[in-house]
Amino acid sequence: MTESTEVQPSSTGAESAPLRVAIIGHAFMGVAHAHAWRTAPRFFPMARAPQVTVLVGRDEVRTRAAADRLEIDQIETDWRRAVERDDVDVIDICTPGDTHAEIALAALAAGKHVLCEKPLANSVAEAEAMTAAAEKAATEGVRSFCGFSYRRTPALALAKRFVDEGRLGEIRHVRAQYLQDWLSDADAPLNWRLDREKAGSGALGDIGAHSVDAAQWVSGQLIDGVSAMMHTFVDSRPLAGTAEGLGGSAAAGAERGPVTVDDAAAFTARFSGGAIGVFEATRFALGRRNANRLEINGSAGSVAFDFEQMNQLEYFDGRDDQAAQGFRTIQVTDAVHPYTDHWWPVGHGLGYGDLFVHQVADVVAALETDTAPRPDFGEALQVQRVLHAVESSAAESSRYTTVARTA
Ligand code: SOE
Repeated sequence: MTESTEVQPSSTGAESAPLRVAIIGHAFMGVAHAHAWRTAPRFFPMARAPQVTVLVGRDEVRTRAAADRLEIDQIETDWRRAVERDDVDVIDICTPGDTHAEIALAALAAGKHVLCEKPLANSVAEAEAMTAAAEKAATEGVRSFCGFSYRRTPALALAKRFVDEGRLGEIRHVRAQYLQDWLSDADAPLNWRLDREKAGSGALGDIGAHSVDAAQWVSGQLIDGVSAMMHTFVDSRPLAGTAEGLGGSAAAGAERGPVTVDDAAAFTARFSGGAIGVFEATRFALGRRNANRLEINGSAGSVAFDFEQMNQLEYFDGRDDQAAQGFRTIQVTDAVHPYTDHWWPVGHGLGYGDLFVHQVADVVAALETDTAPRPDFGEALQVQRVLHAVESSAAESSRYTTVARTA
């Protein structure tokens, strides 16, 4: 085992002007990002340590309360004000998908770098407009990133490294499941993630998008075509309750409103390099809290990952002596592994919030070295196209072959 380096705060950040960030949105993702902007320079060296100068939310009282909790001095109640401000370098979009395009386009036009939560948009048309604007802005040195945070999981990054090194050989199977259970209770209240107008789609865009991105990124192949089915198990839910949170259960008899998105999506896929894929996304897998899983089988080896054991990667090396073959569990917490050398000594392990810290570290590094953002809007548009293809395929019910019943 390699001993980790000592934890070092940002070495040079104090002397340089900070990278000033406006976070739009203060619910789950806004908090995750605020935590990350603050924490990243404490562990990852940066020339311009980031500083969140303003938090944006429509409701002044709630935004102020969130800003106080997150130790952000200033608030705005209109994102346009944040985009106009001279003391903001980065617009960090943590709002529901229906606002991503408008905010990102305005921010890019104002010369601000953009970090936008996933999925990039609610439609391919919006994602295309955002990508075109990002490409134009890039000619002036303005950068755009999409927040597919799971790319920053050390174990998934190690899986990608193994694929890139050729350890898996020719990739044949990609198997991705993203299983959550916070909607299993039919009385869990409505929130924006269940509203097609706001979210674009349901399990597909919220969590399936992560699987699509991770599968394409780790395998190094793009999805060329899909065959899909989607389903909504509970078509109305209590209006009372968690405006921001997930899950919960409303009192019996509460007034209900419609669920307008999919609860689950399943699809098969063909990849550009010849692999075939099987995908499943659901928020109804009771007992699976955040089982974001990816398994890839190649001609020379396999990798398997499950976020519920996020510090581990299963690896099978087909070149091992046959008598000793088997999946081995790599504890991806050593200094030789992606990101981990910046953290705790001798492999103490990481958690969900740390992915966002890595995301900030990568965003800042790309800005400081003027290297291409990863993932950029173009890659996120490619994910959007897959989501669209899945919805189109699922809508073509004629492609669904009915099985005859034995009498
Ligand atoms: C809710 O399903 C959610 O918060 C997603 O929106 C996030 O992208 C994922 O990281 C965790 O689950």
